[in-house]
Amino acid sequence: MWRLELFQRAIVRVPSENFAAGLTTVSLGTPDYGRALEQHEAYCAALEQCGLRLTRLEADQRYPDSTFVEDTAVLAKRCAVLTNPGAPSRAGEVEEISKTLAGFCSELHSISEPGTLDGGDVCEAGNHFFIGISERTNEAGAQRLAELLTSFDYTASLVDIRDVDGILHLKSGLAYLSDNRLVVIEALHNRVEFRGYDLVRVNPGEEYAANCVSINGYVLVAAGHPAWEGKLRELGYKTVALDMSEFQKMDGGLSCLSLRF
Ligand code: CIR
Repeated sequence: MWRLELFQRAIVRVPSENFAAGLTTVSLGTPDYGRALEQHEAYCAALEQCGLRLTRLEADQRYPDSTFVEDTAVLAKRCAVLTNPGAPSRAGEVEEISKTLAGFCSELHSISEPGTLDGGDVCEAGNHFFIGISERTNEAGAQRLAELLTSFDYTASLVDIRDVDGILHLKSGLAYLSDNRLVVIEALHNRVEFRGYDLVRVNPGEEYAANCVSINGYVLVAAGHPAWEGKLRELGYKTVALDMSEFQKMDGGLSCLSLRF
């Protein structure tokens, strides 16, 4: 039932003390640093519970958003791509992550100007990749990633989310579980791009929990969304609920806290 190739590793970065100085579009208050550290620790423990070996990077004060490592790279089984984040304040994070990835990947591709791309806009669904065009990822960046992935025998399609309110990245409203099954928020469920998939819809009010992460038979899910977690369990998934309140205040979801491969 599950993805045949298991994930083995993940890269995470501890939130920096000035984490609250990062970018956000939501008005949920200032995150508490101590709680953020605790939540990050619990997240790391959950990844280990899923069987992943972690590379834990030190906090980097130069980049308050750098705990959201997912935005800096796209890691597929057959290729690795460094991104060019759409927010100028995050550009330097890529060089930092490239040093770590160089230890794992023999070849690193990149997205470069005029293209911009955030990893949070890239949803892997087996051998297919959905690439969001958003406030962060532009058409040139999305097209370049699609070309790269295609050259490695993947398929890719672009999903323009610029008219969808309330989501920063494509994966804020979309996730791939397994077995041709996609999690979608209401605002995305009619999109032609997702025809042919089994769509599991997240109820209005629980949209934040659409950003769940399927790893080696487990699904990590944001705590506090009981209907959604119940639905996942009914579908046969083993869920691990994680408190994400402090990251949500900074527009971050579960997937953005790690690079999994
Ligand atoms: C940002 O605005 O870039 C960060 N505060 C949040 C990034 C979240 N990343 C993600 O969902 N992949």
